[in-house]
Amino acid sequence: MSVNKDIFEPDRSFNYDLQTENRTFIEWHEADRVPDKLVDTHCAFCGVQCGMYLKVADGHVIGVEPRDYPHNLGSLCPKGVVAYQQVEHPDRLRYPMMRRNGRSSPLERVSWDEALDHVTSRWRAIQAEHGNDAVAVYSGSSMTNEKCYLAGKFARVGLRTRHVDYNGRLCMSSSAAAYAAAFGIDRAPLPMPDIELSDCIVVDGTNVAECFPIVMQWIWRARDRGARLIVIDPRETPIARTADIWLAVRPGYDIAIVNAMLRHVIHTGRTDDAYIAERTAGWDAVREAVEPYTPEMAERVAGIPAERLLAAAELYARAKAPLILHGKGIEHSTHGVDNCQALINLALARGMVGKPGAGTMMLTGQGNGQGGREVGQKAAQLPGYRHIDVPEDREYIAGVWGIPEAELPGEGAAATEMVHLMASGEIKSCMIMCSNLMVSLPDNAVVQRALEQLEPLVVIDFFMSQTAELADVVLPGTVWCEDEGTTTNLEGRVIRIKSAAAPPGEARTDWEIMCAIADRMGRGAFFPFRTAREIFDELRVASKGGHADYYGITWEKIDAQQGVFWPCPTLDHPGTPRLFTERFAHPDGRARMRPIAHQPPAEEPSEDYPFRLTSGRVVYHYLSGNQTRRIGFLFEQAPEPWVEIHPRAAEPLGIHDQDRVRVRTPRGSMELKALVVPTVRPDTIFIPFHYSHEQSVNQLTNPAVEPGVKIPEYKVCAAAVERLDVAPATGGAAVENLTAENRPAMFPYTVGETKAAAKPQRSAS
Ligand SMILES: Nc1nc2c(c(=O)[nH]1)N[C@H]1C(S)=C(S)[C@@H](COP(=O)(O)OP(=O)(O)OC[C@H]3O[C@@H](n4cnc5c(=O)[nH]c(N)nc54)[C@H](O)[C@@H]3O)O[C@H]1N2
Ligand SMILES: Nc1nc2c(c(=O)[nH]1)N[C@H]1C(S)=C(S)[C@@H](COP(=O)(O)OP(=O)(O)OC[C@H]3O[C@@H](n4cnc5c(=O)[nH]c(N)nc54)[C@H](O)[C@@H]3O)O[C@H]1N2
Ligand code: SF4
Ligand SMILES: [Mo]
Repeated sequence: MSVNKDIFEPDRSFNYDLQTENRTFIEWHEADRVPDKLVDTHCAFCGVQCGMYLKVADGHVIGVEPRDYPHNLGSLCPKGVVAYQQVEHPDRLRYPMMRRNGRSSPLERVSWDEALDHVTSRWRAIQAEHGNDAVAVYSGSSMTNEKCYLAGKFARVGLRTRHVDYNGRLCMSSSAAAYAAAFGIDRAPLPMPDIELSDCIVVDGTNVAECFPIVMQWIWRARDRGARLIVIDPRETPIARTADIWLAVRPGYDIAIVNAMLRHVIHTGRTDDAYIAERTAGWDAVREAVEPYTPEMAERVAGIPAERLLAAAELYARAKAPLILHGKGIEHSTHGVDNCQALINLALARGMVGKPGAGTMMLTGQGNGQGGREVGQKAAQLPGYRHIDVPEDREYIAGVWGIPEAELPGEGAAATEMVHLMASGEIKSCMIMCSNLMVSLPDNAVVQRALEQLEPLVVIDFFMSQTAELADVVLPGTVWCEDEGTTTNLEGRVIRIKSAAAPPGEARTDWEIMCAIADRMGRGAFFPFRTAREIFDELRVASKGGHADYYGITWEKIDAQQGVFWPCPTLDHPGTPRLFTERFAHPDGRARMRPIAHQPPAEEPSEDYPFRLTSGRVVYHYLSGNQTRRIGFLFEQAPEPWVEIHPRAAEPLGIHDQDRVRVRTPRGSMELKALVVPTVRPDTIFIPFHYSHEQSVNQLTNPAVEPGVKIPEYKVCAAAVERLDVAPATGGAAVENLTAENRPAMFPYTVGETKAAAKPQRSAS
């Protein structure tokens, strides 16, 4: 492909590429016809949940169009525009599979009856011998509220086990616990358009431009109105490049910066004393605790220049509506809850929480990361954000479910703890739905050993995942637009997901599968659902009177109002876009402050492991990559992982850009290519986590967890890097070197030939 040197000429190579790309997909979908239907729905991926129309022709989803919704205003990011290509993807799982003769036998096609009979007869036997808790459910937040709600009920009523938890444990548990403790409600206090009202935005530990691209338009609007921007991140992320001040924090040490900012607010007399007195509790201890955090101390601890810190603190202190956005950079930490609380202390001291465009706003990650954590699939939680230990909450939910309160199990293990119970033999079987643990949990080797103990390991997915590869039974599920339901986006806005296509082959929705299994376990009477809407109506009642009250939300109201923000307690209630405007959700109406001191991460660099390894995301892939690595356009942008290393760190190691290197930690090692970039702290290296098998960074990460909420410390561990003098391995071949033989099985068309010539593959059945 020739490069056009004249920048005033349109870049024909680029246009040409787009045309061939389109042709490939048009052939693939046999879709040289116009859509006969536009289905108004939302994206499958992140917590923004952009509005979109799916174009449907003759029952086939053939494309997408942006949909003007209040929070995405007709925009979609690179993942959103190709999400639909999952629907008719040749890799879709179309029928149940099972290993008929134990672990060493192959996964072979079986009927639903054979698969489910096998699973339920094993479960009955296991539970008779070892008790109900020997069977566990590991669920996920990419599912609708209806499915997430049913997952909790399925475990506790269908299987009568206490062990149910979900992948949000790896994601939102730090911020969830901090917001619940400080404010009494775990939800972002503001709708997305409020971001525009801020005059100083602090972005702490989130790569907004790559992870929430559509949130950026609200930040740009604020910037257009003069808002200042401060970014705290060990990497100069795309948004950091546009910031007024970038603080390249040493991974794990944000508290020193945040406390020093609060100290500056206090010392320059910018606290809101009336607000503190009327609306908060705990201030005196916080004021005392931040006193040692001078700019010089912050410099020593967090590795950022004291003058920069002071400049940032001053911008924050004098702003009229400062807003703090935060993400995994501070939450994936053994002190993740403290990190969030430190930010909350800062915002409360300035009297900002509950004001338009100001305060703190966690950026919930998964598509239904908000709904998934309030409808009762968490280990200690019942629907409506009720607590499994509170007698009235138990009574209420037992009543809704029609079981005696005493039959409702107690708190089960957190997702990260389940792994240890599997390894020790306490959990003998697990049903995993909507999670890819072999990529997403830290320390892959330990996870694999744990999963291999299970018999059976049951996985529901619509694509073969690295976790499903280990399963005894694989059940084919449906993609998001093959079912109806609701999700709750990162604002707390409940929205509608609509069905655009029928499931392929014998695939079934997660909720139908759960109902069928419950029936075979003799518990069918509790799972009479014929539609997702019937599940939603039960969820509404189950959530009634809880913190996350959905009772007043109906599917019609969602359509009429373009989403409804919970809490929405009655049918005539409009919903609650802004929280805490008058009072916080604790009985006394006050927010809680708590003194926070910085602590080191669980693992610090040493002579053998001199770097700090951090991990995270890139714009083109989603989570474990099991979905996005199958979409040609996204795969091509980022076909393999890399390690970002600073030139000053690379030079003494003899590492040049694009060299193959080995990265080692006390858990394991992996080989990948180096990206020598000045955008990362010289003591820090970064690897994206969207890749599987020998390309998974979680071979290296530290399984240490936050003691209360058990979220892993994905964002920092000690590591070593060395240059390899070998040719690239097949797994890491660049796109142009891929051939029919070495390309990953999931790749939708053959590269190496021209894309236009390549015939898309279809599966045999
Ligand atoms: N493209 C894309 N978008 C996504 C997702 C995806 O997989 N791909 N996943 C969704 C989900 S589930 C989630 S949870 C969100 C996550 O969204 P983010 O939280 O924005 O994503 P991460 O890349 O995990 O981490 C954010 C940043 O933290 C920085 N960081 C590392 N250590 C530290 C530290 O000690 N302090 C600070 N201040 N920063 C640190 C990293 O350099 C990184 O830039 O994204 C959602 N959106
Ligand atoms: N090193 C490192 N590790 C991390 C992180 C990090 O920053 N660094 N981030 C963590 C975070 S924030 C998160 S959220 C987790 C995510 O980790 P996971 O939840 O394990 O990752 P996903 O790719 O979402 O896995 C979902 C799987 O379920 C399938 N799936 C999707 N939708 C559905 C559905 O509706 N039903 C069913 N049955 N299956 C479905 C997908 O094909 C995929 O195989 O990873 C965590 N792991
Ligand atoms: S920002 Fe999130 S919801 Fe919107 S299109 Fe991108 S991945 Fe989908
Ligand atoms: Mo997440």
